[in-house]
Amino acid sequence: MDIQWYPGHMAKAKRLLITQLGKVDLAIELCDARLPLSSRNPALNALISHKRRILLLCKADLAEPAKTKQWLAYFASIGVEAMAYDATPQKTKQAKLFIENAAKAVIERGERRGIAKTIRAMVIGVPNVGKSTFINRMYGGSVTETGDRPGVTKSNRWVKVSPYLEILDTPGMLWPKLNDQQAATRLAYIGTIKDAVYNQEELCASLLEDLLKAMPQRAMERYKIKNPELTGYDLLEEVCRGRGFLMRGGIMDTDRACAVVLDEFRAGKVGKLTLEEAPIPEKPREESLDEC
Ligand SMILES: Nc1nc2c(ncn2[C@@H]2O[C@H](COP(=O)(O)OP(=O)(O)O)[C@@H](O)[C@H]2O)c(=O)[nH]1
Ligand SMILES: [Mg+2]
Repeated sequence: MDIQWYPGHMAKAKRLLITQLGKVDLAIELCDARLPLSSRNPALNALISHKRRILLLCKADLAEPAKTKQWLAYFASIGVEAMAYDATPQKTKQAKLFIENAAKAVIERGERRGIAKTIRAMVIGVPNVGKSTFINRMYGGSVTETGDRPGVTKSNRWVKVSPYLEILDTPGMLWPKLNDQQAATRLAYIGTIKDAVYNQEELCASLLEDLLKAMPQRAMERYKIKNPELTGYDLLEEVCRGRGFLMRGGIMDTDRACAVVLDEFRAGKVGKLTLEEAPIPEKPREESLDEC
């Protein structure tokens, strides 16, 4: 399967992101807790190097909690401030505190100079990680527009979410990194890449194969798969038979099977699944006499 992202889209996203980043004190990067590495794009590092930045592992309700813990330990070990997030009121409250805490240094610097500094933050991430949902949850219905500033348009407003924190209402779109085709395939599983860009049947068969490896019992039960050794198109046909996705004349409705399997996976109906293992946390390097 060859998954591509159009260079034109990438260039446009980058231009827009650079403009938006120029206006903020803090970047809130969102990635998907099921794919914490591949749903980030290291290209952001170059654009953001001098800015305060935090990371939210979103849709944590769909990931395996033990693995999310390992990811958080890994990120802590490389100096990335991260927390697991899902779009619940409880986690939203935690996220607000987390962001305010990250912004503290900037706030305190302002206070020392007698300025009640408001932190301006923006949300950044690849498509479908939950940016719009997160922003809406942060607003929590009590949207206070802050802006009679020039150039503030309806879709580019600063919204006050707490006394010291304003968030840009338009998230920054980061393009997915697709050089690695295994990562690209997994990004397609979670819906980061538009369905039109890849072959649905190949993608769905690949997802079913991965589900059979990761959670054989659940996958076999849900999709009525009798033979877990099946692969590719044979596997799709087995799902059609098992779930009754048949058209007139008994023809297999593989399109329907693909749509259902992908939708159900994206909605977490098959179960919590983290698609990527965290690297072993990096230990702080011990001083060595040899290096002195
Ligand atoms: N299970 C789950 N789904 C979520 C969560 N946050 C967002 N979603 C869903 O993920 C999809 C993409 O979310 P959206 O906010 O539009 O992502 P964006 O493209 O980054 O703005 C939507 O169907 C949301 O309902 C979450 O915390 N948990
Ligand atoms: Mg959105």
